[in-house]
Amino acid sequence: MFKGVAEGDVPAEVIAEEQRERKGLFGRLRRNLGKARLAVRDGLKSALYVGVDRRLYEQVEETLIAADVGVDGTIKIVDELERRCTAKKIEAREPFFEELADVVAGALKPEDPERQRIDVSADPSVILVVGVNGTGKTTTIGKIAFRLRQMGKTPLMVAADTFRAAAVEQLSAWADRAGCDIVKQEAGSDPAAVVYDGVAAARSRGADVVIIDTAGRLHTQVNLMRELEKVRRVIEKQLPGAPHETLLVLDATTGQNGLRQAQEFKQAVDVTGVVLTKLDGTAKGGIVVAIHDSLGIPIKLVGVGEKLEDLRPFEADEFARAVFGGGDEDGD
Ligand SMILES: Nc1nc2c(ncn2[C@@H]2O[C@H](COP(=O)(O)OP(=O)(O)O)[C@@H](O)[C@H]2O)c(=O)[nH]1
Ligand SMILES: [Mg+2]
Repeated sequence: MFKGVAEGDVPAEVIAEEQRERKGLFGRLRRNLGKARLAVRDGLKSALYVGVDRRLYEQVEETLIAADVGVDGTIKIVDELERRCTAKKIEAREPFFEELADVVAGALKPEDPERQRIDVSADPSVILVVGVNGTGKTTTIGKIAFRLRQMGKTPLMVAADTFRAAAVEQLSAWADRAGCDIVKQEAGSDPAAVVYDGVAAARSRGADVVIIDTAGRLHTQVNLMRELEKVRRVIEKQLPGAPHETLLVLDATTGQNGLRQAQEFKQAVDVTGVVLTKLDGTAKGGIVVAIHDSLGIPIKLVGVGEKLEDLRPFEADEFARAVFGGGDEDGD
C-alpha cells in the first residue's frame, strides 16, 4: 500500500485480515454487478452456437458502458479484446471472459507498478487530500493515518478544511481514533496558513507523514480551485519536493462525473493518485478504467466502508476479474 515502509513492518495479522476482507469485497462487487454480468452471459448462451461473434462484442460494449468505463475506454478495450481473441482463435465463453478481464486489468495498471503505491519515503512526506464535498476525504485521512500508525509511522493531520468548525471537529475525532496529532486553527482561517503551520510542526515534532485535509470544492468553483493551487504552492516553497502525493478522493457511486472532477483537479493541483471510496455500495466501479485510461492517474486505494480499517490497496487484476472477469464462482 505504501512505498517507503518496509513490508516487514506490517504485522502479519493485518495482512491476513486484509486478504480475507478483500475476497469478501470483490465477491460483493461481483454480486452488485450481477445483472450486467448475467446479461452478457445470457447473450452468450445463444452466441455460443455461432462462436464469438459481433453480437457478443456489442454486449460486452454495453456492459462496459453501463459500468461507467466510458466510451473511449470501452472502444479501446473491445478493440484490444477482438485483436487478441482473433489472434488466439478464442471461440468459447470461459477463455473469452478470461481475456476480457486481462485486457481490463491491463488498462488499469501503470507501466511502473511503484506508481500505484502511496509514496511516504521522504521525511517528512506530505500527502495533500483533495476532492468534492462528501466524497470521503476526511474519513480516508483517518484510515490512512491508522494504517501508517500500524506500520510504526508517526502521521500528523492538518485541518485545512477551515470552512466549517464541524469539519475541524470531525478531523479531530479521526485523529483521536487513529491515535495521531493534529494541527488546527479556528474556523475561517486561511487554509494556506494552517498548512504552513502543519508542515513546520511536523519538522519540529518529528512526524513522518503530514496528511492535509482540505475543504470540499466543486471542480467548477474557480476561486476555490485557486485557493487549492495556493495551498500547493505554499507547501512546495516550504518543503522542496512536497507535496509527495496529491490524492483525489472520488465517490465510486457518482459515475461519469468522477472523470470530469479528475480532469479539473489534475489541472489545478497535479493529482498523483485516486482514492475510490464507497466501493462497498456500488456496481459502478468502471469509472476507474476511464480515469486511468484517459488521464493516466493511477488508482491507489479503495474505500470499502466507514470504519478505520476499511481501506485497501487497489489491485487491478482482482478488480478486473471481480467486475468483468470469467469464472462462475462467487468470489467469497
Ligand atoms: N460506505 C462507505 N461510506 C464512506 C466511505 N468513505 C466515506 N464514507 C462516508 O461518506 C460520508 C462523507 O465522508 P467525509 O469523509 O465526511 O467526506 P468529505 O466531505 O470528503 O470529507 C460519511 O458519511 C462517511 O462515513 C466508504 O468507503 N464507504
Ligand atoms: Mg471533510
